[in-house]
Order: sequence, then structure tokens, then C-alpha cells
Amino acid sequence: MKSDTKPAVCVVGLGYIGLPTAAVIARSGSKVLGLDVSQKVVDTINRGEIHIEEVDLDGLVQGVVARGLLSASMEVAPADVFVIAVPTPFDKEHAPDVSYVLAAARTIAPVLKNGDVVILESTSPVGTTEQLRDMIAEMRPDLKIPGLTRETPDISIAYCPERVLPGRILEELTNNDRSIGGITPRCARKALAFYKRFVRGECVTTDARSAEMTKLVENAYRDVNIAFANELSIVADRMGLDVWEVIRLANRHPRVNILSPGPGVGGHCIAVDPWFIVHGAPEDTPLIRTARGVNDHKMHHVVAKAEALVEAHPVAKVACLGLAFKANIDDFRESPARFVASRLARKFGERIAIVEPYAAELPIEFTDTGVTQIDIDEALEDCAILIVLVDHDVFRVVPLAERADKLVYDTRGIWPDQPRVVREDGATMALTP
Ligand code: SAJ
Repeated sequence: MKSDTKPAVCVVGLGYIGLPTAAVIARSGSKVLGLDVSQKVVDTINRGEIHIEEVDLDGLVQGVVARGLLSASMEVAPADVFVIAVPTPFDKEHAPDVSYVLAAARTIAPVLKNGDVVILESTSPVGTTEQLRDMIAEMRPDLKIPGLTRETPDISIAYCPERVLPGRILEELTNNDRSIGGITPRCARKALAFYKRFVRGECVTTDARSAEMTKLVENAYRDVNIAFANELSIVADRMGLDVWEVIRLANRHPRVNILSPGPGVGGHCIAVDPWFIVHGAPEDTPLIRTARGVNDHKMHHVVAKAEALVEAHPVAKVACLGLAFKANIDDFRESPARFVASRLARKFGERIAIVEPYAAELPIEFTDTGVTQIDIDEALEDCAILIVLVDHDVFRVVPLAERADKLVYDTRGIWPDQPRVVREDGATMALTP
């Protein structure tokens, strides 16, 4: 890859990270080929359309496809830089599954040539970039491979985790700092030159293993801190305290910044990545493991509390507000809100209505439960009980006058002025606004 020319780039995996990344690189002027195993995804992108929802992504993809800078395919082609952004799930025992990463390595290995840079972005257990390197070495004995040759290697291999927040992906892809971990310092330098083309944030180089661990640590840090807030919410409830008030006051301390309790931790990162650390060092991770347990338990706690409330008011109609895994996005995978709502749907059937402005229709598990999808106006008119599961802005802005007579279980703390909130035991208590 020459520094004065725009490298041809191949992005492997066109999901929530791969597609925005491919589009941002294409916007910087590089020709980008996106690889995906789904013909449907490939066809959608080649029409200039997108298969995921993300702020401003539709216009960006449409533009770069129309300018011939981004195209998608199921077939690999030679490029100067390969960016791998495939899923790394875990199995039932929480053991990480890096098979998609290794499959990506097998896919690109045949077309690699002297000077190419291979970058892994998928969240990965420590040591995965070396596994990827070994896979390439096995398939391409003709290439001099970094870390395995004493001579100047033919290719560079690095790990550079994405750290973007769903809902702000395009902005954060450009503006966040990046950690770039090379298999060797030379690999890091080559990968750095690539990221500098489209990242405005600071790009910091390190070794591959440290960069892998950094990504896991970031999400485990957040998980542990959310667990603290979730544990507090249960304790405060038992003591008859308003946890939001306690947190608001504690956060006035200059060195305290407690996060927000909620119905549990969803998404595909924070609830997953900490397990990669635990799996790598099971004896040494009681805190991280416990935090996972606390956050998972919170979902069940919310179900039990919501059930008690609905049972205690046998004729009231109930609206569950939100199904997404967090505010203002249409992502329902691994969502605690969806878990709680589906449990209520199964138990109470047609007494339950769902408000989710980001869903065109209800997910499959609601079929045949008798629940209906309504909008927030209908919920405010027809439902005596409101269970807030997601802090979408459309819920947040509902004024007190429209909900003062409702019985509210607010798992997100969006309505601090609500006069009647639900206690641990399902009874209600009056809070002065
Ligand atoms: N949540 C709370 N309370 C809070 C904050 C979040 O209950 O105070 C819940 C959310 O409602 C959601 C879950 O946690 O269910 C995760 O949401 P999030 O906004 O904390 O994070 P994600 O999963 O959308 O994105 C995270 C980010 N990581 C960090 O903030 C350390 C993002 O930067 C990463 O790029 C992303 O994971 C990823 O891909 O790994």
C-alpha cells in the first residue's frame, strides 16, 4: 500500500459495524468491496439500500454506491487493505466462538499479496489475531508472515477494535480514538497509516494482545458499573427509597458517577464481551462474573415485580413501553425490554399492549399471545398501568398531566415527577414530585 494513493479496501462482514465502516472508508475516496455471506444483503447494498437501521447510514450508503466507491459481493477480490468485521458469539458455556474470524481468514488468504494489510475489528478473545495470523500462514506458505519470519514480512496484520455506540455509529467511527495493535510494531505502523485516512480521533498504537484486551475491558468496565446501579436499584426498592434520587444526589460528589439502573443489560457487546475475559481467566474474575449475574438477574427481578403489579390490578389494561435494547434505536436483539414484555404477554395475554414506535410489527414470540401493538396516544387513553422498559424520547416527553392518574412502573427513571410508582412488592407508594 503506497501512502500517496488511496488503497483498495475489502471489508469482510457487512453488519452493524462492517457496513458503516465500509461506507465511511468509501467516503474517504477508497474503492471498497464489501463481502457478505448473504446474497440478500449483497443485493440490498448494491441497490444503494441498507438492511440495518442507523442514523444517516442510508444516505451515506446510497451516495457511495452511486459514486461507484462501494459495492458488495459474496466473492473475495484482491485489495490493499482487508478489514474483518464478523460476529464473535459465545456458546452455552460462554466460550467464545472465533470460527467466523477464522473463516474470514480462509476467505481472504488466497488473494493476499505483498504489501497488503489485514486488520481484525471484531471483538475477540486475547490471542485471536495470532490465530488469524497462523491460519493465513498455513494457507499461504509462500508469504513471509509477521512474527513468524526474521525477514521483512510480506503482509501486515493488526487488531483494531471498533468502539462505536449504536445510534451514533457514523459520528463515533470518525471521531473516537482508536487502539491499533500490531502483531509487530511495523504492522501497527502500517495499520495506523490506513486509519489516519478516515479517523479524526487519535490513533494509538500497541501490540495486538493489548488491543484485544482493551476492547473487552471497556465493555466489562461498563457492565460492572451498570451492575452497581442495578444492584442499588434493588436495595433502594427494598428500603423504600427512590434510587434515582439517591443516584442524583450521590453524583453531585466530584468523583462519583453512578450509571443508570434499568431492566437489565442488552445488546450484543456489553452482555457478551465480559465473558471473554472470564473465560480466559476464570479463577481471577469474580467481580466481572458477578456483575454479569447481577445484570442478568435484574431482568428476572423486573419480570417478577411487573407480574405482581399486573396481578394486583386484575382488570387494568397494561402498556409495556418499548422493546428495544436501549433508547431511540430499532435494535431488539438481546433486549431485556423484549424479554420482560414477552414474559408478561405469555402470562397475561390480551391484557397487555406493546408500544414500540421503532417496530413495524411485533417480534415473532408475541404471535398468538393476544397482545396488541398500540401507539403511545392509545396507551395513555386506554391503559391504567404503564410499564416503562425503554427510555425512548417519545416516552420521555409525555407530560405529567397525561399520566398522573396512571400506575407506573418506570424501570428507566424517565418520569421522576410521577406521583405513584411501584414498589418492590408490587404495591404502590406516593412520592412527592
Ligand atoms: N444501560 C443501562 N444503564 C446505563 C447504560 C446502559 O442499563 O447507564 C444498558 C442499555 O440500556 C443497554 C445496555 O446497557 O441495554 C448497553 O447499552 P450501552 O449504550 O451501554 O452500550 P452498547 O451495547 O450500545 O455499546 C457498547 C459501547 N461500549 C461502551 O460504552 C464501553 C460501545 O462504545 C461499543 O462500541 C459497543 O458496546 C460494542 O460494539 O462493543
